[in-house]
Amino acid sequence: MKNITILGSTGSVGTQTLEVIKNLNMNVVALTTNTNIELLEKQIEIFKPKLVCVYNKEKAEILKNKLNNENLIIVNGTEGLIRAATYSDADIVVTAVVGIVGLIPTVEAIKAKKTIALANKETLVCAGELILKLAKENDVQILPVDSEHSAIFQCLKSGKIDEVKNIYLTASGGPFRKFKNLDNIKKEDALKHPTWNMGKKITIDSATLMNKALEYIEAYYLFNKCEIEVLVHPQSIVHSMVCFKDGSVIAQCSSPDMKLPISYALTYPNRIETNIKNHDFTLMDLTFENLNEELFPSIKLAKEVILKGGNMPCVLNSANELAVELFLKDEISFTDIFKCIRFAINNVPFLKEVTIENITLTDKLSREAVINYFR
Ligand code: MN3
Repeated sequence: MKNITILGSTGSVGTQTLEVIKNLNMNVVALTTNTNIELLEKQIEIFKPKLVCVYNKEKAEILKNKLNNENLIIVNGTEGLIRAATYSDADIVVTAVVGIVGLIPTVEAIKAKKTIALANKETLVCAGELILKLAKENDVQILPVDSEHSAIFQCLKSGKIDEVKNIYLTASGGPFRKFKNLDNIKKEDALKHPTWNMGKKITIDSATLMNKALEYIEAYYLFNKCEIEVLVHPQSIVHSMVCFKDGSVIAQCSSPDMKLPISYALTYPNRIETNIKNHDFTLMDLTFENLNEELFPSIKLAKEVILKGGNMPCVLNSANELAVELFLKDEISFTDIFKCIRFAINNVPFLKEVTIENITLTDKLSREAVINYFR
């Protein structure tokens, strides 16, 4: 029986992971949330973890006083996240927190030799080189939970990594795919995603296609710096494809349901039965088109920061994180998101070495750059 820890158990991927675990013979040992102690309390009742971390200290105190349970360890803050990530009993750590806050706990989980089911793409974007180096040194497997990366991982079973010609990373295109310009876009419209039901941050990222930019960088590091092409596929049935050097293209398809990549990561190398229905291929046409790079500069920005290397992917990520926050607070416009990322890339000093210290500093400087841009 596998023991599972979930970092970010009250978010979209976290709650779906628990649904998957319910149907599997698996044990939950640790859970974490930022502030949602109401949902965490329900999860504690059902899954009986030994340790929980509530990132927000006040909320952690409220939960402690309320539960008054001597058998449950309740911790808080980054230290608490690290304790959850490294908790001795766990075999697999699902990293489902949103944002760069996932970096340090993921690093510590790798050092503690936990298998990583990676849903927190920002970690790999900000510190791809470092994470992969640590995983290799500690002989730790990183299993992608993101649907596209799970698809690529599955397609790669058809050949060797050095036989890959290119990867086709598919994108739904988001709600504004057919727009002529992105001026005057409202928050409410950006929060409606056509095919996937997800948390707020990733939904905005999907509308700007910055999610695809982050996934592009994530795939670049995860899959041996392969050539990547983005294909817009509005139906979200083909979750990505791999083209091998003999010309064979292998695709992974299913109805869009995150429970599938989550199950695969948790049960790898085995496949288990799920209640996900076969996609009816007679139901709709599957279409593919090129991305409008003039309208959405996201992928261009991703390619640029990969080429520059060092801390630049982190600059893109941190500037985007703050920009999305400001957009959700109605403080900046939709297209401002691209403008302040561009400004941060141009103004944050280049640091070649990808270390925790440099990435932490870069995160701070990138957020300051965004603030300065709007000053
Ligand atoms: Mn995805």
